[in-house]
Amino acid sequence: MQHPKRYTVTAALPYTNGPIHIGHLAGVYVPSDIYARYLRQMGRDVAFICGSDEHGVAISMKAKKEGITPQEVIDKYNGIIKKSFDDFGISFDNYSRTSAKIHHETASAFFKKLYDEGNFVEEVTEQLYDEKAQQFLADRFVTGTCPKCGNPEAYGDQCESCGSTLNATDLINPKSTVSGETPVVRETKHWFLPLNRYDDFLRDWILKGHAKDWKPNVYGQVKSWIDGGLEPRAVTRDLDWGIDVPVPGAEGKKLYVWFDAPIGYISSTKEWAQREGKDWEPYWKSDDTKLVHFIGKDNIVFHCIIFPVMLKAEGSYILPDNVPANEFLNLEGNKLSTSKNWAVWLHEYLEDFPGQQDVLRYVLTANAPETKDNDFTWKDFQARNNNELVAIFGNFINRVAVLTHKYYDGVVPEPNTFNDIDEQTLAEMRAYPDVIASSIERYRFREALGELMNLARLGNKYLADEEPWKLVKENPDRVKTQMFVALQIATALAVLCEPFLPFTSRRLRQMLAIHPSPKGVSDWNEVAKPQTILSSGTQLGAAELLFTKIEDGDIQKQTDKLEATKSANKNDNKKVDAQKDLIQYDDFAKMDLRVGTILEAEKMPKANKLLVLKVDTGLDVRTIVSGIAESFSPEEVIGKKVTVLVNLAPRNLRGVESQGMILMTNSPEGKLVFVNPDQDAANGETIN
Ligand code: B3M
Ligand code: ZN
Repeated sequence: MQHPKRYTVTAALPYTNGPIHIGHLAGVYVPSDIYARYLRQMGRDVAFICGSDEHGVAISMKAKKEGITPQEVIDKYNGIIKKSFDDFGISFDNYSRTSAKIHHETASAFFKKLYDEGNFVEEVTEQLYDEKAQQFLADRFVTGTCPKCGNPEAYGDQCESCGSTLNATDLINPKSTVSGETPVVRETKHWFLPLNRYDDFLRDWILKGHAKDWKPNVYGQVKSWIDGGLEPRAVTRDLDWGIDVPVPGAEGKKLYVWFDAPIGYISSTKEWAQREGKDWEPYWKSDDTKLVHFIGKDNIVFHCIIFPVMLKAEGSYILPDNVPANEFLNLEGNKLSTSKNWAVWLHEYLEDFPGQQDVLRYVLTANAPETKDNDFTWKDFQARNNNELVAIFGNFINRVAVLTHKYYDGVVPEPNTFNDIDEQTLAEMRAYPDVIASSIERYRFREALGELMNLARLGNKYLADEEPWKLVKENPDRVKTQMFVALQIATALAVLCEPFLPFTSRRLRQMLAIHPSPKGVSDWNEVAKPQTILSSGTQLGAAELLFTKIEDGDIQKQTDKLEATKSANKNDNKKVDAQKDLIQYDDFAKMDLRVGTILEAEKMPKANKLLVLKVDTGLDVRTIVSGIAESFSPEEVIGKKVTVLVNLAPRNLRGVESQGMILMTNSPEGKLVFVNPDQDAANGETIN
């Protein structure tokens, strides 16, 4: 099948508000690197593009927290992040940053074109405003309960739990993250991208056009948004950090970070093309280019709906051929969290496991959250290193190298006649380039890695069955053929492991004296041809162990570190929120708090955080939806005496009308707990 003339492969631009951890590698950067490296080995024309995402509220909040300027924040973390990517062999063709001039120019021109051609709706709307901090609250400046899934920590623009994009005014119980105050609403003008006008286009392009080739986890999310009804999205903000809105009447307004950031892929491509003396436009505008976005699941709506609508509206761009988003990686059973320091930071990993980047790349690929959230445990890390990399891959290579040096001073022997086993083994080896390629082309990197390990198993089985070490005295000619076959398999591993284990591939190529083919010539397919890939007479490099066993003590050190983090978080949780501003008794008296009992409970379908409760409030039995499903099973809560705010205006949560609120708080471990009246209290009694 004819393949695309060129590929533009993008990896999500990491926010420069902190270092990167194993979740970033597993979700986005290792899979995208595997894909780009494979394409290069196939001799394809690839632009592998990334850069730092340096605008948005996340940066401003970090600056405020660290008492430095946003510019100082992005300069600090842009450097740390770039180094981590370099350290782990993430082979971007260009890594730019959205604070770069070329990006400001590109994003402004993009906005201006859409504006001039009437693609935006200008509207004065009510936005959340923090009277204490004297600022509008957009995006991460405000958190509250997600109206779609009940996540109590949703942001003003998106919920990271269900991936929904939100308007800040949609949040239930919004709280300013600047002052902790409850925001008021104020009018302000913004420019909206009318997604609703692109409903037919998106249905045709995605729901019809990509029903078969987009991953179910991606297609499913996109379908539910489109079916849920697309609304206009504000693409400007009242912020002091970001790219100025380049139109009259927009003083003090900045581009919404999720409008500017995806355009960062384009500006980074332009920067690369300028440096390489290439034309950037074919990589974004030619129909014979395949555009693939690698992202995490919380970025699906931006890459499958909002950015494609922007590209469609602009009119001269191609659309992504695929967006193979991964789900989330958890750590030892808990969600990775930068703020709670619940992470394996890449720079720390390398301090503890120097030179073992490929072990982490291997484990994160073998365990990748490709279709569902997955869990990283240090025990599994140790097991995969010791039982797979050391015992299978490394062991095979070591035996081949040591025996070739021992029998032939490291020179590849001249083979004699191949018997059926030899021919069959070589034929099996020659099938692997296509087998692994087929999985990679369908973004199934776990599967592809598993096939690579099967090639190493083929080598081990051949040596174990043939036992050259037993024959070498009585039948040296036979052993020459056996070692020649084994060396071909070792060479195949050196070539085919490069996308996954680039550091190992380089060391193995040195050991086997095979050098990377010149750029653009495919050595991947050399392995498939019925020819010798490692000629007899070649002098091998020195033999060395590719992998070393990881001892229990090494793992204990890591799990101890996590335990220390856990207890630090518990102490942190003890830190009490600052008292809110004083109120008058009348303010309190407006709230009608009653004793209630939960009579029934059931999970809300497709909303992993919500329970639908039937509560006897003494006044009546009413339905209350509560975001406690991750802390309590329905059975656990039936019969519980609870404190109910009965005069809270009803809210519609995923189609269920919730009439009131159950009061909850947190344990020191950060677990949700009820604010319970005594079990003897009577339903309906007023709580004062
Ligand atoms: N900066 C990643 C995040 O949501 C976001 C990706 C932008 S890709 C254009 O953490
Ligand atoms: Zn949600």
